Amino acid sequence: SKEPIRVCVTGAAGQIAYSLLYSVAKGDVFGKDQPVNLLMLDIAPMMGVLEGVKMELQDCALPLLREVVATDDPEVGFKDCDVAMLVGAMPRREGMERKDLLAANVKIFKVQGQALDKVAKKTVKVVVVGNPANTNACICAKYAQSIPRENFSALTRLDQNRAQAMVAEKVGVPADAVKNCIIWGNHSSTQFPDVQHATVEKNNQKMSVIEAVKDDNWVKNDFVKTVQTRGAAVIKARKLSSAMSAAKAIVDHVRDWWFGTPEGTWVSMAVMSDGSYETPEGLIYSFPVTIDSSHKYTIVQGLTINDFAKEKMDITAKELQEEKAMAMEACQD
Ligand code: NAX
Repeated sequence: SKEPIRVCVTGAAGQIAYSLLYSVAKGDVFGKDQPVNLLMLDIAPMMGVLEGVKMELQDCALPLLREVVATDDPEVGFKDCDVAMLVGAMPRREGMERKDLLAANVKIFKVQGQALDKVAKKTVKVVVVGNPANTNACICAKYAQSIPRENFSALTRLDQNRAQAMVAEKVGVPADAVKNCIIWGNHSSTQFPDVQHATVEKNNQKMSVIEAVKDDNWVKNDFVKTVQTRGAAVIKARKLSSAMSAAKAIVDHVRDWWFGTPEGTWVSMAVMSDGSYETPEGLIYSFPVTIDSSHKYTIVQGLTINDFAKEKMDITAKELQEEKAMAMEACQD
């Protein structure tokens, strides 16, 4: 049988991790024949809670789960790891400015980048979930120079899933009948959810989403706005941020990165911009990508970008540039 792979989850005592750890441990991400060692990282005050999570994981009696490590030391958590899911971050407290939160969180990702650089496998695949996710991933990559930049990503799959489900509901088909919705840019309210190139299958007929929806106003306004603000809507209703759906999106993101995307399908991942679609290089920007069977992604090229889309893509790029500038400054002190 296969050797276990080493998977680190940070923020392991938090609410997203509570769903995510179970999915990883039961084979939803790396397959039903791939044993896993789980490395759970959180901060010192959470070690008691984390012991409880560890007990529960053991009590699930999962056949694929081997070693379970609970630690507050990044160099222990990232030791020889193959995949790192960076979920942990400081939550926004009342009265806290967006800028203060950004400063506090990017420093966490500087430290974690340095630790990954030192102890993780050079092939480690990193997905950043903790907010501001794109900018945190950018800082993490910057402080892990010995690891290729292509190995760092941030999660926009939850936004993609939200978009896909919303279109499916509108057209009246199951979620998997909708393909190739795109999230461009930042995982924030400036993101641009784009269905211009998406397709839907209805009554055994494949057509473009634009054709199926027949409602340009919805596509350009309601749809975009609802996807952009869905996170806030969940917080308002649940008094807690998205957790089940966030964990499911992380599973989708890493599974597709690990195994590849099906022919003709692309997925959205925030990755290092290479200047594609005139986005500034060096930002972690969400693009449509295809992934091959050796964990290598390629940004989908040649999509037509109309003026409406271009304007939206620029707004989110500008926000990312501002965040990056603030983050670089915060990392100096
Ligand atoms: P919780 O507050 O429930 O859990 C966060 C955990 O991270 C806590 O246990 C905390 O102790 C831990 N933590 C804090 N600093 C740490 C550090 N330096 N090292 C390791 N662990 C640390 O939050 P949860 O609901 O699980 O959300 C986690 C993060 O995901 C938040 O930043 C949230 O904003 C972000 N989200 C990102 C999404 C995305 O699509 N990119 C969607 C869901 C979610 O809102």
